[in-house]
Amino acid sequence: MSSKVKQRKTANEATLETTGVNEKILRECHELYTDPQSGLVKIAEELGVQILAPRKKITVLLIGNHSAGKSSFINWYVEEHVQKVGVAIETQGFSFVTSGKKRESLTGNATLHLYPHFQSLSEIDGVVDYLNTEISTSKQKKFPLITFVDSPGLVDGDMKYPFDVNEAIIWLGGLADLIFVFFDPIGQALCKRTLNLVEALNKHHPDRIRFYLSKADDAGNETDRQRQVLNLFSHYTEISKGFFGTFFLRRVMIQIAQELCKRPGLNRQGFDMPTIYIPNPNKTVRCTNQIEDVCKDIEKTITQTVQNTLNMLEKDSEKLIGAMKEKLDRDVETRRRNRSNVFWKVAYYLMSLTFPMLMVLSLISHGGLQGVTEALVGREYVSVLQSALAPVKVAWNVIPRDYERTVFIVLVGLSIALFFLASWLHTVKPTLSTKRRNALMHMVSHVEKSVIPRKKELYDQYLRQCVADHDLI
Ligand SMILES: Nc1nc2c(ncn2[C@@H]2O[C@H](COP(=O)(O)OP(=O)(O)OP(=O)(O)O)[C@@H](O)[C@H]2O)c(=O)[nH]1
Ligand SMILES: [Mg+2]
Repeated sequence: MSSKVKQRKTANEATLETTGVNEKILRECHELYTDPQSGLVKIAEELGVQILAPRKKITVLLIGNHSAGKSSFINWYVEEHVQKVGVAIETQGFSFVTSGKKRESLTGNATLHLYPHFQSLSEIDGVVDYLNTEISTSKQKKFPLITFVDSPGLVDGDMKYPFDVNEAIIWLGGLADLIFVFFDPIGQALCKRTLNLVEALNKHHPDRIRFYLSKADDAGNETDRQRQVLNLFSHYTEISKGFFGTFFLRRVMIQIAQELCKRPGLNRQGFDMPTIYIPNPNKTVRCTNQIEDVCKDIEKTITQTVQNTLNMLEKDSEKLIGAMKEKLDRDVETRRRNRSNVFWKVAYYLMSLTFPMLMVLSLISHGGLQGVTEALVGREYVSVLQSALAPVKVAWNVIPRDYERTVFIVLVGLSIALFFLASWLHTVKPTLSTKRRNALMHMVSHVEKSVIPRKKELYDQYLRQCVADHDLI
């Protein structure tokens, strides 16, 4: 076996391994969020905190003119004829192409069951009837980590779409991780609908959009075509100076660049438009094909997504631990305050009752009711009561006679005020039940002791495939 073949095989194995590791990481992260018993989403719901489960795959939306080669690109990537291709308007609705256990085609409703986060798409009239999913068993390239969304070919004029295609594409663009825009050199490269959509999508997601000049092998056989990608927007006039490509392809590139530049929302710096075509071993094409760069871009987005997902897992875990600990701490504080409130409530009640009680006791021991009391309980008990109340009598005698009335009114007023204070001022706030407290503590310990360490292990697994073991701390 030649060393080249051996090398390719090793590279292929490495790709498969990486895909496997990334797939596993994304799947595990998804499970850590969605587990019905102890998933982060369930914990967040109970706490009233909003978090979203990460997706297991990245979504790549393909848009472009009719016959620009969108479906052919998907078939090439998947290495299976999943999508119909041809010169007629082949793709009439939206097709989700994803990997699975068995080759299957799903209708619109089944598609929305499979992808609940695309549910809002059904609000656009007529879309669901033109929605389908193609499940392929292919494991080629990074396909297990991708959901492609193939869209209907865009045309101007009389063509009537059975639904609002612009609205649907803009909505899908909001959920996609990558948006590939295919311009073909022969077809309607300057289709107004495509340009309008590109402008609208670029407004909100400039970082997700990639432009490609597809079917580049159909536009002549020059050798230096790859250089046409360079900063088209800022230097498109340079292209006309005629240093690359055939006149035909150059004209198309200039036309596209001019059209895009006319739109203020698209006139950006560092604009690339790689030329790509589906490799055909039976056709001799001398121009450079940048289709591998498309694959690299997809790979880059996947690795970025894996990192973002792991980072998000850590942030969400910390957010939930914080929310749970805050709830538990607040409960401890509420309990402490409730205890203090109960103490003061009882104290205020006792204080409010002290003066009326002393008054009643004085009345029955010294005052007008002394005789009645003696008759009822006996002389000795009244004497004991009189000696106990002696300090009160002394204190009362200290008050000058003219002020007795005022002091009496003040003391009665004070008693009433203390009574109301006891009744109204200190309400006891609700606290968590012991069961709920235990459940919260259990969840904190689950996130701290299971989720976060698992996230660390997954990060290590992710890094191990990129760097040498000794570089890992
Ligand atoms: N020469 C050449 N032909 C291609 C290439 N890609 C696709 N084609 C051909 O172009 C035609 C249209 O391709 P499709 O993949 O159906 O294009 P599409 O963008 O999906 O078209 P719609 O679904 O109608 O929007 C087919 O006949 C393909 O064989 C390419 O890279 N080079
Ligand atoms: Mg198609």
